[in-house]
Amino acid sequence: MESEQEPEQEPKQQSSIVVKKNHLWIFAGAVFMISIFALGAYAMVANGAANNGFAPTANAVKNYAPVAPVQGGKQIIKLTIQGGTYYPNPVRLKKNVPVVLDVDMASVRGCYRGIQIPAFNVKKIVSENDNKIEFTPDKAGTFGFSCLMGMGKGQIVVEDEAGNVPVLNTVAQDIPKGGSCGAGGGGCGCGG
Ligand SMILES: [Cu+2]
Repeated sequence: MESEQEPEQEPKQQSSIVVKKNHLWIFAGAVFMISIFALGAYAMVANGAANNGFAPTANAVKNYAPVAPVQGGKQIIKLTIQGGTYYPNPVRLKKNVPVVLDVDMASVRGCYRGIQIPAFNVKKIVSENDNKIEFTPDKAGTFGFSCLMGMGKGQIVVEDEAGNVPVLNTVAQDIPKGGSCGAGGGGCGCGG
């Protein structure tokens, strides 16, 4: 019995080395896949946080959001992107005062330049030559907006003449479900 088993050990050791090499590749592949998955999950969580993490109340908005400076009767907002979210977040506005979103071409890139604000019928792709979006917020409340794919997101809080902000919780339905921008799992990085 012993003499029969001895010769079998050599090939077994060799094959175990081969298996170890294969394990390395499987391990590397697994690490790669897990990293991709983690990145995708992080992007989704970060996006969700940007959308839902801040539920504005009148007081929170007063303490938190910067007031839009008014120049020539218009509220001027320098709109940038920070961490995949339009900023300031929220954009704080006064009802019935015309708004100019002065989109920062340095930080707002790629598909982020296509901006839709459904609550105020705004849909525009800004460019170096035309980086301003003008509208008048004719109703008070909290409103979501996004890039045209619905990935890069922001919030607008409009306070009424008395300085109150009815929290209408319209953010979720204002923003269309993510399209091609989210399909790759990389968020809104396209062209950025
Ligand atoms: Cu996008």
